[in-house]
Amino acid sequence: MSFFEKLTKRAKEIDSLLCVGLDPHKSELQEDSAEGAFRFCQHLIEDVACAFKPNAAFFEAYGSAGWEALQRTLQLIPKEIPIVLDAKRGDIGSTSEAYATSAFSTLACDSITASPYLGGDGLQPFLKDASRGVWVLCKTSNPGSQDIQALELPTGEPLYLHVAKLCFGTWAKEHQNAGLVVGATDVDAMEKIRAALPDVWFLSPGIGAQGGDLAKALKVGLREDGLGILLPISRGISKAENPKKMAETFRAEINALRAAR
Ligand code: OMP
Repeated sequence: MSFFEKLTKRAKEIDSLLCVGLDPHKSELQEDSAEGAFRFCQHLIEDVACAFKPNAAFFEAYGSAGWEALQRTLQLIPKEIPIVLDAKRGDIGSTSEAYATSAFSTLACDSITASPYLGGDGLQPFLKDASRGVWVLCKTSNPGSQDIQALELPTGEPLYLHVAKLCFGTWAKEHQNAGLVVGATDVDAMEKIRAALPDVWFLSPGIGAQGGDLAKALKVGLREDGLGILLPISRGISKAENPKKMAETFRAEINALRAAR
């Protein structure tokens, strides 16, 4: 089964497009340690999530104990739930090969976030296994995404749109196993990317702490079939008094907007 078949199956079975972000920010931990990071994540793993997205940075910050906490966290996630390893990898081909082994073999994650800026050879090691997915950074959610990603090319199109088209027309052509990171904070960019690529999955962070507009993002980003956007939310859930209840609230809100469309 390909990664996107697994994701689609899970989204339909559980009727959810919510991806719970596992970002153990130091300031949110009861104990500032790798064990504290593990316990923080343990508390967030519940059953309304379509997928989970651990961000490697917060584990790496605790050194080898942090890496072990990441591995223990991954083991808590049931096999049928897709995992997005958020590590934003991408290097020359031979180095990406090692990153891909780390993410897909050592950590056994289903998918990874990756940067497109080293080009196709830097992405191939992640894309060569059809059962794994690669979320290519296209238009990220942060304000600085305007600095480079939105540059206008001589053709008149923004660089992010060129990246999106190159990804599907060339880099991921063989297995069609890429999705695009398109922040929920820039709905104009999202609308343009959706118009160019009606079938691709988006990973759309920015709801909650970053102030993205959920209703607008779903309006322009959902596919015709009511799927096609995975919405990762980290602090918006983890900082709530009752994270489980908050995750359920987000799922219900997303589904109500999908139904009203
Ligand atoms: P919250 O803002 O707390 O929901 O966290 C967002 C998470 O998504 C963090 O782990 C970010 O590193 C990640 N992220 C973005 O915020 N913006 C992007 O454009 C891409 C990502 C990502 O690749 O997940």
